[in-house]
Amino acid sequence: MKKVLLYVVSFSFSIFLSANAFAEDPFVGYAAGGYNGKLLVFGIPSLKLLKEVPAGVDLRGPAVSGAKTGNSNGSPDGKNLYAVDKAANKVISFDLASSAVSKSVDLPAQFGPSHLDITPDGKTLCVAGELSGKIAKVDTASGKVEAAALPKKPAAPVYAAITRDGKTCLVADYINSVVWMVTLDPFKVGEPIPSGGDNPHGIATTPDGKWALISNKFSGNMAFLDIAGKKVTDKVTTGAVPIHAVVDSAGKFAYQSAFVGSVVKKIDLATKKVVETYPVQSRPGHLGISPDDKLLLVLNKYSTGQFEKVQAKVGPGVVNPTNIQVIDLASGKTVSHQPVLGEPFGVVAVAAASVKDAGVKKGGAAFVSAGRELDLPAKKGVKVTYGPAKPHKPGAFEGAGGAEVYVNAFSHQFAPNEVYAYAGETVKIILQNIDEKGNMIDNADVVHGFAINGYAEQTQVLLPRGVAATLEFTPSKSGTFDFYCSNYCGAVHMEMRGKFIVE
Ligand SMILES: [Cu+2]
Repeated sequence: MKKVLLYVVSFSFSIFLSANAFAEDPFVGYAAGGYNGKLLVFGIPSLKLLKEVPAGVDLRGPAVSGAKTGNSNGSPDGKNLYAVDKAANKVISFDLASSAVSKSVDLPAQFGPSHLDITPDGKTLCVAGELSGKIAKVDTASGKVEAAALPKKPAAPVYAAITRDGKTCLVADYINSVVWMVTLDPFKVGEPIPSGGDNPHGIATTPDGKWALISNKFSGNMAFLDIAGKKVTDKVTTGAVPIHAVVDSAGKFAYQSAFVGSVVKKIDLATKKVVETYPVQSRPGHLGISPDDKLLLVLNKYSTGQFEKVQAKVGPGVVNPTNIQVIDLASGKTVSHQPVLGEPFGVVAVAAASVKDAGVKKGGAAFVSAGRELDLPAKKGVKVTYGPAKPHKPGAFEGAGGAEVYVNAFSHQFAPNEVYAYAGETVKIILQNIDEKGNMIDNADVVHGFAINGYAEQTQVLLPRGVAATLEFTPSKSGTFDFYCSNYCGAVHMEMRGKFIVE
């Protein structure tokens, strides 16, 4: 009898929660959707999808004016959100009153932007050009772009974080394991500072303006860069393959994701010690924190089989293992955990009361419903077909209708990593995920992607385990273009790159 009563009580409690969850969501999250090219707007903690706004091909960011948390310093206006498109070389602005795209600014050709940040006054963006080794400064009002190449070649500026005084853009370069200090006014690349470890990725700043916290992927640490002193003074050993960190609004604690460790570490910033470990499911990348510092958003790359029934699928492979987990920081308990669309790349959480778009205040649905189709951007001038991967020698061959290039995608390379084509002549690129056949990695959640920078309208496909994607198109412009894996697939995913050479 006791047992039955307990069951009834907990059952009605959960009904109450689900009926009221999103009506009472205190926060709204904005995420750049990565490979699906969408801005994703959702309730927190319910994780109900409120809006999806198609905006490009490979959307990264976001940076929001007016947000106090996330990877943005924010400004008081709360009017705009910015993201970059890595394949299309654009900065895209969204008007938060309607959540619609309001402006699109072209970056230099082949810039390959991977991240951006915004000054506290909302006037300036700093954009990291991972593929080109360049940095750009963008004036948000006029759209004026200034770009500068990093003085070291090659360089991979993967992440940008603007200091809290708005004067300097700190840029993580994973090839050279340094942080570049770029002054914004005048716009000038300064000296490189050793990052305190190998392969730096995310950078978070503390509210007092003193520290930049660097996640050094291959050193398993969080390095404390003294911004005024221009050097790393402390290193804290954290988890395996740390990628990103967020800092609470009081500057007391930082939270850092460890991709391989599948944990989030809580670091006390006064004592510079790890004080708590939160296991997550699994392979976390970006993090977000609610404005009241109570909820942590963990953007996981793998789902460890939890959401198989609702995952969108193509061919024999799983397509969408990404998920978001919301952790109540006081109890350490997971309050919400849902599979999501795309590969959410960065998230900013704002108070729901501050959101002006009435369309994102109510309703919402599950991010992914059973039977949902593959979520990829619309294409132009290309024929795309999917099927099972079949053993085939990689390289270029003469097919019935012209050149056929077989490219193997595996953890974590493309082979060949140079693909040749002629402008005006049709080329067929057959991309095959051979992780399973090649005994590369024993995890069905490893999904590769493929996009050619500069050929954004023709590319952006997903390559789940055992899947082949065939792209047939006619290159219109000659030159050397970077192609890259467009879905985070492992610790050296960023390095999974190649060249598309059109003569
Ligand atoms: Cu990959």
